[in-house]
Amino acid sequence: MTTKPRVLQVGSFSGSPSANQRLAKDYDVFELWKHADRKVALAEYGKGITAMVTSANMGANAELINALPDLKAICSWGVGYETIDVQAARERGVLVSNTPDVLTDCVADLAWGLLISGARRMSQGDRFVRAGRWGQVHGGIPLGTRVSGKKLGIIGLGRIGQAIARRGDGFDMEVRYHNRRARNDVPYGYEASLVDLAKWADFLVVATVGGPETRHLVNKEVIEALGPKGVIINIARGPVIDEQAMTAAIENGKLGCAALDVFEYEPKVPEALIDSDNTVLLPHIGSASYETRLAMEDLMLENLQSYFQDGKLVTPVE
Ligand code: 8YV
Repeated sequence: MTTKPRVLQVGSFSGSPSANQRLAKDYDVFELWKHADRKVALAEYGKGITAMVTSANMGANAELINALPDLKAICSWGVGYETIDVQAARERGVLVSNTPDVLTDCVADLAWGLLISGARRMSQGDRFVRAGRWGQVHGGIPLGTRVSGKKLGIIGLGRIGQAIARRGDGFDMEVRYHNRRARNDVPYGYEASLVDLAKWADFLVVATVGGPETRHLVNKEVIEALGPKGVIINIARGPVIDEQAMTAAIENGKLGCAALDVFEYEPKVPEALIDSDNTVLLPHIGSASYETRLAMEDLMLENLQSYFQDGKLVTPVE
């Protein structure tokens, strides 16, 4: 009889096709989320656990990392890892992996879906038809904004930002971006000032990492620079935008439209955004296609297997 390696699973992977089952098949899984008192459970069962699986949603803070004296690897499902205390892990010599690349296309596709839906009032039109309010041949809802040929601003030109930018070619758009540093490997214009980028852009897409260094990067000044005709799209992390300032701008007409997949206090969404016809609101589904979620699960499991085989991770977080 072979004994399965022990793995701590922080929460259930309910948004992944088969991650829970595949983990249970190959590992002796300690299901942390089923224990009401984490501290007591970790004190009792934590010893001897060398690997943990989690996600940005479930996180892994310093308290959890330090409650596992034998921990060596944290394998996360998803690309963002701002809720994993990588510093605390590093101090303990614990390796951390995420699942980059496999979700880039789906998240970029969704950004464009939000952009077009917001600009062309597709969600509003859908609500209008469903409510049985379509009473004439044309129209019935306000006119939208043309998409093709417009100016696309991107905040954060990493993998996902670049995939969003590339899709701009198909819409004959000029693309500019704001980043910590200008890149010398892209054909797009760099704006050192985010306010200047917002002033220039018709559409402003947030594609930067989350965490303390980008919190409220998109503030009242940036939102108002985008202006009453501008559309903001967020597929990154809610707290990158000052949600209160954005909500106020939507309410008083200082921002044209907010098309959002992420929110500052998920799953809470401000009432004023729900009540407005100038918003498109999605429940954090950037990576939520069958193919992509399966690929994320595959890569998380590959990392875990690689750790148990030779102590290395396939896609370590730098
Ligand atoms: C996941 C994401 O839905 O990869 C990410 O960073 O935001 C999404 O793919 C998220 O990780 C769920 O916690």
